[in-house]
Amino acid sequence: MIKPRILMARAVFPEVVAKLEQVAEVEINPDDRVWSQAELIERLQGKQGVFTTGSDRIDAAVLQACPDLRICANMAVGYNNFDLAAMTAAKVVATNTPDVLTETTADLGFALIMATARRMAESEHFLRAGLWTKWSYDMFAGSDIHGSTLGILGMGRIGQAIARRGALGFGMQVIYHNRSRLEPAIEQEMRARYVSKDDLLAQADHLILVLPYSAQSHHAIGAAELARMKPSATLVNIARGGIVDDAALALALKNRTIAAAGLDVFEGEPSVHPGLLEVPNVVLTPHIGSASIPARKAMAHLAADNLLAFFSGQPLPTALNPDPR
Ligand code: 8YV
Repeated sequence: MIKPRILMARAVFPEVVAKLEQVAEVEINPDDRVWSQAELIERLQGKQGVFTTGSDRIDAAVLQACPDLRICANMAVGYNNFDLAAMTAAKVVATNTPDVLTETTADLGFALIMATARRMAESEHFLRAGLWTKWSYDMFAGSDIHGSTLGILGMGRIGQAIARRGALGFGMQVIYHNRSRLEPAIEQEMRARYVSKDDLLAQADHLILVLPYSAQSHHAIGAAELARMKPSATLVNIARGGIVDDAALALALKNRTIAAAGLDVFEGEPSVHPGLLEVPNVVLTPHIGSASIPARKAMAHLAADNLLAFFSGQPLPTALNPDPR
């Protein structure tokens, strides 16, 4: 029997590659370089499957140039690197990795809320720079987490996991805005109250963004939205770059129209807007929301399991579009 041919667009745990090699001919990316679109297309020639990450774009041009391709398995829950409509039209299966990273990403979201409110990065830099010579009454005094109002924009799986941490762990009042309102029983369980986007912006002490990126959510937080927030408020983005207008945010932080921000994702990452690097009141992490070893292993295995299921004629664990088989 002829083995299917799979391309690993980025490096991943060797055990995951080994698992795929049992049933397929696998080409790896030995240097873990982010390939250009032209190189990706070249390497995809004759491949039926591809293992991708958020840095690998599968669009109409790729699909047209790679007629053998039948399945793209993304090692990420977000899939804005896929043109899903074009994939569906080309009868190419798309899969992602939901659930296995929910709690890990919610942990990082909460860590950023706390680090931002309590000015942890700023104060660590101060200490490392040898500037700590005495205690003073307002040194790095920030805002409280417990008992404050937590605003959540986007209330999917990760948003709900953050709501639970806030309401049940820290006694926060949780308000949220989402495309669709949650069932009353779920709202009750996490003690979350649905509000308009305007009220969310105006009332949150800590606002966290957990919505998917799309043309509709592009710059969902721009200058106008930042201006509606309290001057004492903090903003955390663990969703996707492009949801926040980073230039507008850098200005708001510089002018202190909001108190601070915590950012794990950036417009045009891995580049970071220079204005964000200049201001002290921001905590910056390099897109590590799902970066615990257990979560990353589970994500890689789930992406691989989708490929294995496809090539062995089994139902797909986490398909994003109709299965044309
Ligand atoms: C990934 C993510 O690390 O799952 C997602 O949507 O953003 C992260 O967990 C990243 O996209 C790499 O694929």
